Amino acid sequence: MNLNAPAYVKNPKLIAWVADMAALCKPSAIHWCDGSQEEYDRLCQQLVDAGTFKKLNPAKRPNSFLACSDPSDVARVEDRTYICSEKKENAGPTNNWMAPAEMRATLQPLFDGCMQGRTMYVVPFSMGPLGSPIAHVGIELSDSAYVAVNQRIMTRMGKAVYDVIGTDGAFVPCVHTVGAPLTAGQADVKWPCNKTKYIVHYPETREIWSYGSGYGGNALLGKKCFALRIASNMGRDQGWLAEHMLILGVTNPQGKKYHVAAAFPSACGKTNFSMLVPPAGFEGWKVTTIGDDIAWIKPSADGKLHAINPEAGYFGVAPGTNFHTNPNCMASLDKNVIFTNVALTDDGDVWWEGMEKDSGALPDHLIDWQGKDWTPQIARETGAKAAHPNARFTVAATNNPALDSAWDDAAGVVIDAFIFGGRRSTTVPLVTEARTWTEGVYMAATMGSETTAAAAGQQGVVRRDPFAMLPFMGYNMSDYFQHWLNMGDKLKATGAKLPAIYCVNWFRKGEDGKFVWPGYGENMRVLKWMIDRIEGAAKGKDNVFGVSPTYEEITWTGLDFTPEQFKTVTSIDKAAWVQELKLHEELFTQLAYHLPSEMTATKAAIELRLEA
Ligand code: SAT
Ligand code: MN
Repeated sequence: MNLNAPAYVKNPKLIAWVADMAALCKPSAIHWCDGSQEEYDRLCQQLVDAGTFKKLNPAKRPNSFLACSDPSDVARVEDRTYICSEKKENAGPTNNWMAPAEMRATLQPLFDGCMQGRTMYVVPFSMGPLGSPIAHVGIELSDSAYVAVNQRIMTRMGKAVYDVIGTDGAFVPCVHTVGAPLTAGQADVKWPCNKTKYIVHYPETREIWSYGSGYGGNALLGKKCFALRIASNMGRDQGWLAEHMLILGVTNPQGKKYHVAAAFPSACGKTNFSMLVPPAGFEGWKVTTIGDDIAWIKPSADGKLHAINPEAGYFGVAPGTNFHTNPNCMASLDKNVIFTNVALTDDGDVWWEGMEKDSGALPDHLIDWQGKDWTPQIARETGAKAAHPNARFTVAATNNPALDSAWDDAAGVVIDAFIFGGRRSTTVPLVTEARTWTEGVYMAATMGSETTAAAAGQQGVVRRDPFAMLPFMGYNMSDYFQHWLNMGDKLKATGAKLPAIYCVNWFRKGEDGKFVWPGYGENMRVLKWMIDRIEGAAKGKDNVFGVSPTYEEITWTGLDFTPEQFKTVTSIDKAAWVQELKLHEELFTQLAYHLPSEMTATKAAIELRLEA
């Protein structure tokens, strides 16, 4: 087949790879994406014509679209995600593994002819500012125009990437197919996908192969597949960190600016935290977004950690987003958005659960994400959700009114603190500071969280989610703990002050089953305490596993929060912690291979303090 590679593609290895993949996948055409607005508009129109996209009312939501997926293809598929390292030990006990040769033999017949009747899009993208020393480049081959247009928002996508690759530059090859070839004359469906799904990573050869899904992280391969699973391998080999972290800037009224990177599991309010609006009582404070999901962090020679957001857009959870929980996000969504699996209003706009808090009422009628009629009565009677709980928006970072001026800075921003947060109804207090780097690594390693709709499967079960990386770790988890410990040693050796490490939990519930901490903008109060700690302005008090704030150390202006309520969210229940440490023990047993001795030693020290 004629490749028709544009003249500006000058990398023979890249061209040969595209030719090989075209020979395997047998698309009916190849389209080399240039990343232009004209191309984006054309592909969106094509998706409208195919019925995949619905154009929203331009008076309400200019240049925006709604896609509704197949009901079987609505989230990441963790049980179909594989790390195919040569050795099983290197994938570790938390990952699905298959020997690369066996996986290649499994995928070969699936990919053979998988793009028949479809166009193969060649999508060049940079994770991170083009040419930044922290950035890396990938090429995604996909038979989904939905993927191509989403990638233009989520990454720096377009022909300038070929200048970075040049004639012999490296790139991560990513192959994606929805796994739904079309025979001659066969009509397409709105959301092609396949019951069989494989999300496959070969860490040694840095390749990604994705089969059967068109949704989110299964298909937009720059995100979890590249920026976390493959990049974690690059980071280990090259001495940097690829983390499931938002990055925010926080500026105090005196104009001093700090940068914080925070890890939370998927769908736990990371986007909200990264766009936080300081509440009443915090006049003069400013929070700005560098990234909402992923951070790539490199140490410099002087022992500082420089972080970039490898992405260029947000693929955030829509339900629950409103002007109370995230006004900056709502403002970001006013134009140029791709929505997936939200509901459609009668006037051609979008709606999701949570928006009634802004308007004060439920809409009378909607078309739900599955194309069915929805009314408040139907919802009451059947519990039907208008939007899928994992419904998403795709929007450019540049739409965000709180975007940090350094968000696109090739050198990144210097990190002052790390935050690790799980979703726990009990046990884990609002905020605790680690006394040492090792204690911080222990906190992150033993994080637990109740599962959310971001992944297919049961929701609300507590599982250990070390560093919020459980579904995104590209190698053996214990080796990753070691990598963090090594990073601490390396930073200490320069004499630099290490970033502080905090563990937070916004999700403690009271006896009535309701959240006690108001969360959202009010999290600023916790953020300020952290900064006070960094500045030496808050003493805190020691608890069994770190340092926590006293009631008096938190700024309460503008919020009614009693010492009793504070106690409910900060108390450490010894019996619960004895149980909790048993779960840490279970995790450590699972991760015994290469588990750093610092982890068991830290646990023993906590146990001693608990007994005392
Ligand atoms: O993996 S996705 O990007 O689809 C969603 C998530 O886990 O945050
Ligand atoms: Mn995420």
